[in-house]
Amino acid sequence: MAYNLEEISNRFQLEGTVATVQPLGEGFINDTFIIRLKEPAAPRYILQRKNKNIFTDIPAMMQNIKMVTDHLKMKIERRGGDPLRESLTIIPAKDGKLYYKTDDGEYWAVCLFIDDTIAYNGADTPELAYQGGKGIGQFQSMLADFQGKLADILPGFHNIRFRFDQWDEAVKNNAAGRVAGLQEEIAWIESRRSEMLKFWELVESGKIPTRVTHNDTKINNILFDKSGNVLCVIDLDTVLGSTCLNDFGDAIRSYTNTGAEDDRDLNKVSMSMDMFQGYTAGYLSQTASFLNDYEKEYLAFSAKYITYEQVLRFLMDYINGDTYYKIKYPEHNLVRTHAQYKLLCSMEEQFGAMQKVVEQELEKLKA
Ligand code: ADP
Ligand code: GN1
Ligand code: MG
Repeated sequence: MAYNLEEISNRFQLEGTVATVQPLGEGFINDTFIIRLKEPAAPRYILQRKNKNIFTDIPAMMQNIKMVTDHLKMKIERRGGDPLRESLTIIPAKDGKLYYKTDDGEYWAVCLFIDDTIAYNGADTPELAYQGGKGIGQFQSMLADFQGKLADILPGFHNIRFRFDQWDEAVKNNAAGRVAGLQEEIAWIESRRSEMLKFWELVESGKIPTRVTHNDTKINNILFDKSGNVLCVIDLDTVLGSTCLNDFGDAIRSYTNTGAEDDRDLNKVSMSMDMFQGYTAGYLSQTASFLNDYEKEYLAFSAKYITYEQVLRFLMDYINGDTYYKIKYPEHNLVRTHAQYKLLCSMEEQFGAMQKVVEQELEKLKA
């Protein structure tokens, strides 16, 4: 369906008249555009069509984002920061709602575009990884005293028990008729099932606590300034009560990969210990004071957990006939599966060293 993006943009409380609306970014979930106004001094905005196949209660999701950004802005102001650049700013529709719904039932939302920033698709220096870790650490730390009640808009998002239920269904249904050709890949999932469930039991028992977390911490969901300092955590659609380890693990999956998430050349894919060290140091500099002993002990494991979960999610989407992630070519989800599996194997090989880095960084902070 072709949308009149200008008309949709005009439904929001913008500070001027819309000049252009153009596509932006590399997200896999929403459709993202940048709105430019005719007035040269006016701000720019992000317009998104939120993915209603994935987010089944978009009004509740937008309310979550509003509560969380209000809280972050209060914290940022208190520390003398710039709340318009260091946090997302939701722009309501003219009727006061946090979204606009087109007649076909699609949901649209607008936030301020944050100027003079870079969204990277990979980290190539430990300093950048340090800044990313610091950014997510600060984000979690600023939300540690958040008192509001967040709607659970994505039940079971990083819950591997829930993912296995989906997985078992997918393999049984074999919707795209691809299962027979995927025996090797399916065995990658099955051989690690009990190890992953054992970890998740620590969350279920409360030993690893639930906190307000981001849940989608890949590197292009954080904006850096032009000097390489972390500025703002974006893509807040998935902010939920979950474990801090999911944010750490997902970030490690993204920052440490020496190749692309969907690299066809598996020789390029591995986990970089330098990036791991950088990210871990930045993250712990903000969070070591409040993480409990279980969280610290399982920090390195969480990278394997989330990477494994990502292998499962890409493969499951391939089995289901590519219904979840945006794909650029028919085998894309299978290519992603192989690349993420290679990354997982690299983490498994270096796991002892990863644990040592966590211990060393914790020791440094004690000194
Ligand atoms: P998706 O859920 O599809 O990943 P995102 O919210 O991450 O969508 O947006 C996609 C991309 O758009 C981001 O990776 C970033 O490059 C850019 N972007 C999103 N919001 C902003 C913003 N407020 N300011 C600047 N760039 C943004
Ligand atoms: C999606 O929205 P985006 O592109 O930042 C996905 C993440 C995956 C990631 C893999 C809501 O992130 O969970 O880890 O792709 N987001 C959702 O790149 O499913
Ligand atoms: Mg994103």
